[in-house]
Amino acid sequence: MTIKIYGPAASRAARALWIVHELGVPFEHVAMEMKDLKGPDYLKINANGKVPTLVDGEFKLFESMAINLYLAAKYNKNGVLPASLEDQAFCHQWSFWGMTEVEKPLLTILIDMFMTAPDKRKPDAVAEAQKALPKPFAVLNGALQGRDYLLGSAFTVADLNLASICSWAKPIKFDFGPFPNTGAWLDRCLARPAYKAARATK
Ligand SMILES: N[C@@H](CCC(=O)N[C@@H](CS)C(=O)NCC(=O)O)C(=O)O
Repeated sequence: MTIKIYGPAASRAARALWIVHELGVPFEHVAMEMKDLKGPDYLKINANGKVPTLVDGEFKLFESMAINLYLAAKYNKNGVLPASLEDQAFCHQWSFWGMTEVEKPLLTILIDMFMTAPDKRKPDAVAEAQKALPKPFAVLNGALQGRDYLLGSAFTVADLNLASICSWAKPIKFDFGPFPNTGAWLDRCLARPAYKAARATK
């Protein structure tokens, strides 16, 4: 049965779209309108009324990172899910870390810049978010010293999940000058054909 990914490409559903392209898994994309997320039909699929949701037969899953770790494990291709338990743990580590250390400040700035009326903008919250970002990006910069990807020379779901979060640094034009390894790694990940294919999805 074909898996279904719910959520517009211009949402966190882009993360799941990226990995299905990476893995070459056949999928159906149910783009959804944001206004329909609180409707009774969709709430039966995801009681949060948020996207993305993955439906794989009878199995339903929410949370973008969990969806991608599941898909990587189920349809692994080219080592996207690494073999050892320790390396798989690193994939979880970087996914949780991205969500807890990086996503919120990036989203605060992104929403303020592109989705907030000028009179409703919150410069203090943006300044705080800008202040929060150098610390995790410095940690990432150190982790990437001497290696192309988080686990070494091969691209894995750790890179995909974390880069999908960090991709929000692009529209806000975050300056990676002080963090060259982080900037180069992000560019390397976002240059992948599967990411571009996901971005091209309506
Ligand atoms: N932690 C969740 C966040 C899901 C989320 O907030 N998605 C947004 C779109 S990017 C959404 O559905 N927003 C609609 C709403 O909050 O009503 C994940 O990573 O999947």
